Amino acid sequence: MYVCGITPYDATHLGHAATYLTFDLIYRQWLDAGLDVHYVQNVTDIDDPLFERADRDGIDWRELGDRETDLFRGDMTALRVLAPREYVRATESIACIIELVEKMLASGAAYVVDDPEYPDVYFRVDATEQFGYESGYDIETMSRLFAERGGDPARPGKANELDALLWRAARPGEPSWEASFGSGRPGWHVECSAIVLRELGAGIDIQGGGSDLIFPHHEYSAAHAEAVTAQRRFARHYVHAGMIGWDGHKMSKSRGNLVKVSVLTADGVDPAAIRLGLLAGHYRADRSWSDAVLSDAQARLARWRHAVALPAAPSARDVVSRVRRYLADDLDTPKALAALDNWVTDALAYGGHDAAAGAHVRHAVDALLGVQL
Ligand code: 5CA
Ligand code: ZN
Repeated sequence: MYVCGITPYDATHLGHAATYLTFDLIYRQWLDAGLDVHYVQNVTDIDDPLFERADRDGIDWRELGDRETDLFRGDMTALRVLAPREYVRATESIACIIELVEKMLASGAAYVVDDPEYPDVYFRVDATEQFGYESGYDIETMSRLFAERGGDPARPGKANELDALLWRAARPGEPSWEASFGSGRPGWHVECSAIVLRELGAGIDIQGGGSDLIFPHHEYSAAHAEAVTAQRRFARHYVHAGMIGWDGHKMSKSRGNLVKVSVLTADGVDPAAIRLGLLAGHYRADRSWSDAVLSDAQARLARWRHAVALPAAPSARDVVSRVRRYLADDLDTPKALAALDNWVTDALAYGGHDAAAGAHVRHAVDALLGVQL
C-alpha cells in the first residue's frame, strides 16, 4: 500500500489526520487478518510552498522539511496512527526519479520543450491509451482541475495542454540536481511513481490519499509508471478519503483555516477523542469538523471507558464480530461505532454476567479502531 504523504511546511491539521486515519484502519484490518503488509508513504520535501515558507522564515528549506516531518510523525504517534514501514523523502529519491524520466524520454513518453533557457521535461498525456481510467473524468473536468491544481496548461512549447511536468529545468535561486537531460528538480506526480516502483514494484494493491489527489495527481502518477512498465494498472485500487472542512471551507494550509492536531493536544484534548470524532463520519464523505463533533466524541469516549471498566458486562463476541464486519464493508465506521454504542448502552443500563467482556471490547477497539479506552 502506498499513501501520498505530506508536503512538510506547516503543522498537521485534522484533514491530514483524517486521511491517514483512513489508511490506518485499512492497515489495522490487514494486520488483523494476519497479512504481511508493506506500507509506504512519501514526504514531498521538494516543492514551491516549502521554498516559499523557508524564505519567509529565513531558514534552510531542508531544515524546514526535516522539522515539519518530525512534528508530523509526532502528531501521528499521538493519534496512534501506526507508522508505515517506510517514510521516503523526495530528496532521497532523486536518482530513481531521474532514471524513470530517462526511460520515458527514451521511449518517447516524455519530451523536452523547445526552450533553450528552461528546457523543462514533459510527459505526453497520450503516452498510454488507458489514461483517464483512474478518475473517470471527462476532458473538461480534467482541464479545469489540471489548471486549478498546479498544472500549467499555457506553458509555451507543450504538445498538449494536459502534458504534465516531469522535470523543471534549474531556475536561478531554486535548488537543483544534475541529470543527463539537464539540471533541475522533479515534478510532483513523478515523485510518487518513482518511489512506488522502487519500494514496492509494479502493481500495488492500494494507491491512497485524499480526494483532492484523484486528478491530476493520481492519474498522472499511474500513467507515468504504466508508460514504462507496460502494465495497464498501476494500482488495483485507488482509495480516496473525503475532505475535512472547517469554517465553511476545505481545511488547507494555503487557506489557513486549520485545526492543528498539536494545538488540540496541547489544549489537553485526548487524541482518542480526536480519532472518534473523525471516525464518526464515513471516510469517503466530505465533512466538517466542529466543536460539536469534538464534544460528542468526548462524551462517547467517556461512556465507552465507563462501560469497559464495569466488573461485568454483556458478552463482547457479537459486538466485536459486528465491528469487524462493518469495517470490512468499505470501512463503515459509523455503523461500527453505533454497534459499540449499543453494547455500551446495554452494559451501562443492564450490566451483564461476563467478567472478561470489558477487556475484550477494550482490546478490539484498540486493535481495530486505534482508540485507547
Ligand atoms: N505531498 C502531497 C501528496 S504526494 C500532498 O498532497 N501533501 S499535502 O500535505 O497537501 O496533503 C497530505 C495528505 O492529506 C494528502 O493525501 C491530501 O489528500 C490530504 N489532505 C489535505 N487536505 C485535506 C483535507 N482538508 N481533508 C482530508 N485530507 C486532506
Ligand atoms: Zn503523491
